[in-house]
Amino acid sequence: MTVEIYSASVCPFAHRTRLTLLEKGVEFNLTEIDLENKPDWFAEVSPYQKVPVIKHGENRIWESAIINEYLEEVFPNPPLMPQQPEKRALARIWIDFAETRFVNAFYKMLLSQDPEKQQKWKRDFLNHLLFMEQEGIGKLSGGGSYWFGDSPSLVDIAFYPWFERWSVLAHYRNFSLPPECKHLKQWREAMSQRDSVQAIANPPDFYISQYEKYAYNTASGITAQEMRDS
Ligand SMILES: N[C@@H](CCC(=O)N[C@@H](CS)C(=O)NCC(=O)O)C(=O)O
Repeated sequence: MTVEIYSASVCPFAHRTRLTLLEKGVEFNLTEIDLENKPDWFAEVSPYQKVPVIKHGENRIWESAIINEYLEEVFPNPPLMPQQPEKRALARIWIDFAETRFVNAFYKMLLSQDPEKQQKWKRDFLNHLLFMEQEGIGKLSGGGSYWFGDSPSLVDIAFYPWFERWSVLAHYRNFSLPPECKHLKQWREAMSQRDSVQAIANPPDFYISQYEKYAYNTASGITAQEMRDS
């Protein structure tokens, strides 16, 4: 049964799902959605009117982190979650961290126009990176290239799309990965070399132009609105 995915190449959340499908070698059909001009039928497909959404037989799943866990359960090989319960719990903690803290600070730093607020979100984002370096990959990778060692997991996939979009932070907010983040730097390099990542990678300029409306806070989509208000 082929997976149907509704996606947008600019979207980091959809990027997570595409990477999971590619890592698992799952057959899929992709429908690209123009988020600036969503087709009328999209409201029927996507309850939140966002990408990604997948359809798999009778099942329709949305929310990238949940989709990825669904894919892990339905297509268990190669596994993208550790086997031991305590490590699985840690994986979920880090996926939640990506969701609630890391991603949030990324968007807030970009959407804020007030220099003081930008500074506040830069500090928050920096602290998140240092925490990921020290408590996350630095402790858990055991010398391997990925979060849990020698092979990638849903944690690596939960974070990577924002690292591919780093040119946006560098260009609009003059923000670079701090030198203390040595593990994260090596990890970013290892991830960028994976076949799955290379198969769908976009160049830095693509993201710089696509995120201009976020950086000047003129984006009118649902996601920008929610990030602005929360
Ligand atoms: N929490 C959702 C977020 C998905 C999301 O925000 N997608 C954006 C694109 S990156 C979207 O489709 N936004 C619709 C809009 O802005 O109108 C997930 O993890 O799937």
